[in-house]
Amino acid sequence: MILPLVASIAVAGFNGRIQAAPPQAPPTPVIPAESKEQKDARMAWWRKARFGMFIHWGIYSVPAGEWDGKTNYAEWIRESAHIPVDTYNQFQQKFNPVKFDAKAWAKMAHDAGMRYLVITSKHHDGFNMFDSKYTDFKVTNTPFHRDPIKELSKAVRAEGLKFCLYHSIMDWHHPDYLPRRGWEVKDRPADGADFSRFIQYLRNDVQQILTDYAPLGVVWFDGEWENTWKEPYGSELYALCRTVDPHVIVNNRVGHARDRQLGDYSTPEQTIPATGLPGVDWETCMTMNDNWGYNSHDHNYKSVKVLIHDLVDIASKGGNLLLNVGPTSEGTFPPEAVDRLNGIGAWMKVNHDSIYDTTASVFPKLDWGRCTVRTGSKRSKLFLHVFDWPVDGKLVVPGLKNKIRGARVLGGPNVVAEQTGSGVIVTVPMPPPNEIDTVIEVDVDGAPNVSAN
Ligand code: FHN
Repeated sequence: MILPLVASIAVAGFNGRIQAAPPQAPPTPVIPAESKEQKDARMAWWRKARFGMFIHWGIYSVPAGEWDGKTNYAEWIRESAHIPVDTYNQFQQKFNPVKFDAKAWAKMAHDAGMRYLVITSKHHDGFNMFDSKYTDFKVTNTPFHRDPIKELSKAVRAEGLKFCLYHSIMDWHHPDYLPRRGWEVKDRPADGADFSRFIQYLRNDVQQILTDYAPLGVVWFDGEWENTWKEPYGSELYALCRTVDPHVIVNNRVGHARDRQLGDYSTPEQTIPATGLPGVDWETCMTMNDNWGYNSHDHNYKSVKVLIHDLVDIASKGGNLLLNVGPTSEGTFPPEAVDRLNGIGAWMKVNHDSIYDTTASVFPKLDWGRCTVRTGSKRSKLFLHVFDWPVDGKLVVPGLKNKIRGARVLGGPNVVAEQTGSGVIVTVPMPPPNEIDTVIEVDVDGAPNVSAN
């Protein structure tokens, strides 16, 4: 049982009457001690999942990227278009996503092969997309009146996925958040702002999402880079999360400037580290088009082929892919996003075993594609992701030394894999069953053994 953060203790006054003592400073949470085995157990589901859905949804979807004749905005529109806070707040009373269907969203994530879903409970604009007890700038104070985060949490869990929340530290609305945006200081001075009061608001909100929307798989912090957010605040916030829910995972954007390795995993953004991040849990977050939040003019979506290759490339380097959707103000996914999710899902339906619960490739480089691995004590599986099919029907796997137990096309026929001593040659069917990525599962004795030369 966690005491309320602002514990006020009633004490007998000098005249014997009970008087409420002034609120005491909340106790500073301490990061719980954790062994490697305990952390491995806590991270296990996330490491196996490999693939999640990111959702950036808020009142910024009302202008849909357009302001004052320009059309290249999205979730940063208040900052980028210099919209005064009172003008921006008008979107709260225009937000009414009447087509929102939590079960449909959850099913699309599930059918795409995603194993967790991270949605914005609050982005930098400060708008709470859940029924916060600590602000009126929230979704239940809109014509929608409902709590989409609550509805989605139930639907996502019903589909067997982990439900997770993105929560921004940076807050362009709360009167105590500092610094103010440079362009608005004159009209929105910082006089009277108390950053410690903001920290308490942030901690209260975070404690609420961890209790009223429990169990969260991940708390995905962001907006941690401004100089007011000091490392100790991040340590305390991380400790709060892990104290309220010892099982929750927290990303590395809880501490200042995300490179201090505070938090449980690294979060490269819109990029795939060339050699992964060996020895570190990591997740690339990525948009399908050019924006996180909805922009009605942005139709520059990556192809299904590119998105599948990104997922496979990331998994072959030992990482997770968190792939973003920016829903409309009506509560729908853009049609291009639905198309991409369907395309990825069709491939995952056949090939999911080569993604879930796999680890990084054992080869330095493969000219024709990628490799993911599931290592067993007596036998292992190598999943050969063939992007470029051999024109002669002979796939060369350089340096693989293991005794071959068998080989097959995932979702297709068995194939012959011959150990040559300097590598393995797999005789593959022509043409390739899947032009984007045909996966060949090679079962070998023992742990994978690959010679350097
Ligand atoms: O500023 C945000 C941005 O709007 C978006 O939420 C991305 C997603 O990871 N994070 C920040 C930029 O690093």
